[in-house]
Amino acid sequence: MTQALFDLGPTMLGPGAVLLPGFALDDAPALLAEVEAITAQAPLRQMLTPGGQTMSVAMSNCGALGWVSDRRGYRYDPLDPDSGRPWPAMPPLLLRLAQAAAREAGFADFQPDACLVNRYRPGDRLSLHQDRNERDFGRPIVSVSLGLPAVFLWGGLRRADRPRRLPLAHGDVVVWGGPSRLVYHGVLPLAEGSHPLTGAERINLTLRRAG
Ligand code: MD6
Ligand code: FE
Repeated sequence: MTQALFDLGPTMLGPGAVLLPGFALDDAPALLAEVEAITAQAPLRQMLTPGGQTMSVAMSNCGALGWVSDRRGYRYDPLDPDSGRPWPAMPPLLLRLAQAAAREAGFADFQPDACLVNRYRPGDRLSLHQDRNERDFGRPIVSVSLGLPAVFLWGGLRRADRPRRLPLAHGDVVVWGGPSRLVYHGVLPLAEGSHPLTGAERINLTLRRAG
């Protein structure tokens, strides 16, 4: 089924936003091995929102900067607050994949310095939000989905805009920039299931130029 979607090729989601079905399919096993290595050094953890709520999604990072949340707010930090050490380096495979996907979507010379690793288990969700902790909204975000499928909520530039429901499967890549860069988005609670490569988990890798 994923192969059939891949045959459809890129799908425009909006101005500057493109879904590349199956773009990461061939690299998925190697990417998951990289995620294992990253999370062995910087373990997945459930962060606190500034309001003091524990997020259901567990997160880690690789690259020069990592996205963190706590009672002080959301920000990018060169150090893992749990260990005081730098985040693990960005794997070259992941960097190359993100650059190739960005190029496919018309963004040449994407130089990500941050990759957020999100782990969802059944029931975990991400409420509607904008990504606005990066320095320059002129640069795109590349998002790689691995493991269990999810329903992505793709809204508008205002929180009240009713979101579309977009299925994201193993190997799908979304590139998102330009006029769509500040679109509200989220993830519905992950459905139960089992994937041959991840078991009952979805892994999302979101690469940005943060600094
Ligand atoms: C996720 N992704 O797919 C969460 N943000 O698990 C995001 O929040 C996201 O996929 C900005 C751009 C692309 C994304
Ligand atoms: Fe986001």
